[in-house]
Amino acid sequence: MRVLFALSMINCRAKYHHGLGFLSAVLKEAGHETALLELYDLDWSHVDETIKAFQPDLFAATAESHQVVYIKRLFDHVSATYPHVPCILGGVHVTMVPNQIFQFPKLLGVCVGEAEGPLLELVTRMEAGKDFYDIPNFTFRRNGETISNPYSYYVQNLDTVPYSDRRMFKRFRDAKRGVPLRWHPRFIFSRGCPYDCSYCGCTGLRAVFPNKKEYVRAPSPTWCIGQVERDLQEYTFDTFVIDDDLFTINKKWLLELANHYPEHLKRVNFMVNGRVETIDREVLEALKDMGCSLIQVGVETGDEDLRTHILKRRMKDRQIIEVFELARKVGIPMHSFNMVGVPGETRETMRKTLAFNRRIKPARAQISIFYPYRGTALGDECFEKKLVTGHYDNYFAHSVIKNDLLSEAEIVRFVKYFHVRLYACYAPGLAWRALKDVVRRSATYSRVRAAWRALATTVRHPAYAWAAVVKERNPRLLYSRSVR
Ligand code: B12
Ligand code: SF4
Repeated sequence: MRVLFALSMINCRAKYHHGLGFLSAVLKEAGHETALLELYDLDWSHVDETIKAFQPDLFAATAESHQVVYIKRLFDHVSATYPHVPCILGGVHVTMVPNQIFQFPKLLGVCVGEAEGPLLELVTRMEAGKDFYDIPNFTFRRNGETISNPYSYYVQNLDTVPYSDRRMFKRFRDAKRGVPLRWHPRFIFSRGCPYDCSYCGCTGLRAVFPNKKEYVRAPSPTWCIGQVERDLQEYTFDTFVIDDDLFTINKKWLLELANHYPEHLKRVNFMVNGRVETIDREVLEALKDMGCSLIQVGVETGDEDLRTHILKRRMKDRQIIEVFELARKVGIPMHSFNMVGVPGETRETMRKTLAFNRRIKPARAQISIFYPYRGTALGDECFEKKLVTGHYDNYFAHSVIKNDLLSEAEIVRFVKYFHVRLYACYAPGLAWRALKDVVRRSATYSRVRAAWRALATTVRHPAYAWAAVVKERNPRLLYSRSVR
């Protein structure tokens, strides 16, 4: 069968999707054909070209909560234009928010949880013309009737999952052997996290997972090393990212991986996600020996009360400070994730977040604005209390939570200048880069740059300038601009 996957990445920085990479690998291993529609804007001509060229028997999209509005429009378009192509949806949003099939009237089915088994079963039975309405994890629609099957499937042994299908993604297909990738490839080894942070999707995913005791799982070191080695044979890169929810959760597994880690891989750097309670000297030394070049941990806020009681990250400032100091001694740079705009945020708590980061001096820091996800404790509470004011496709530019103590403009301004103010204290080079970023993103800079480019084009190529004017006047032309 020919399965066309769809991934919407409108206004988001993501360029890879592990779930689709694995699902495609599973289907290809069984002899099916797959392709991927990568959406960077709602460009129907690109959608139509892809569907006409690939002629799919099944259209299978994924969605997280930010992109789900675009996916809805995509399904409307596909089901109206190609009514003979059945459409299905899976991914974290439908897993965390129940009964999504009712939001998408034209879908054949919605799949919750992991789908390596259920999707293969569906495709195999569809191809054989057999009944498929009893496949676990799926809710189907048949002649107006809804058939819900239990969420019972998950991958029990991650070693059985084939290595991710990189080539389905354009950036990997375009990569030339021997030419270094201009970005860091991403890997995922273990799945799941046992902590209860009130804002995090992982807690929502665990809440509905069929067997909570097995939610956190890891493949064997041989599987992990094999995936990196395969990719190193096909692509050239000196750094990669390990996207595991919490790479440092199982010390025994991590040390075993470190023991098996081959010498030739140690020259390639990698970054991981950690959590301070799971990091000690032994873990840091093992990571350092393997080539780890950055450990990313959540600090989230410099206000211990907010962190403990609202975010349910029950860790002391002292623990964070100690781990940052230890990592400095061992020689691994640390990255801090921060978030502002949570319910209860004030000017004072934001000030504390900046001050705390100045104290721990992360090599890199990220700051985002709290976004409420349905299916998480804090997200659901915000919706119940009617604190949510809107929906956006990323969590860097807007606050969607009502807050009587703080305006959205103040939160956005704090985020805008956070890096400049942080790095100015201990890393002038980074502060300068952050300042340049602020200027580049400003509206005045965009206007000046656009005017300068228009002037230069007019002087050098008057014909191009005229074409640009025509394009501006004809919105259809603008709308059908090609996908980046
Ligand atoms: C790694 C990761 C990333 C990576 C890679 C993206 C990816 N999804 O692979 C990067 C850094 C690029 C990224 C980006 C983003 N991420 Co992210 N990310 C994760 C993380 C930590 C792991 C995801 C993962 O790989 N899991 C393992 C794989 C195997 O599982 P999976 O992707 O869910 O896929 C399985 C099933 O869902 C299902 N499935 C998935 N799609 C489909 C489709 C069909 C048709 C079917 C049948 C089944 C199916 O089968 C798959 C295989 O078993 C999760 C946390 C988590 N545990 O989910 C957050 C998470 C998914 N990300 C999140 C967010 C918000 C984002 C961004 C919006 C951030 C941003 N502002 O840019 C973007 C959006 C990217 C996008 N367009 O999807 C949120 C989503 C919350 C929500 N309710 O939607 C999560 C839950 C973290 C959180 N903050 O709570 N992310
Ligand atoms: S530790 Fe990280 S991955 Fe785990 S629940 Fe908290 S925020 Fe999510």
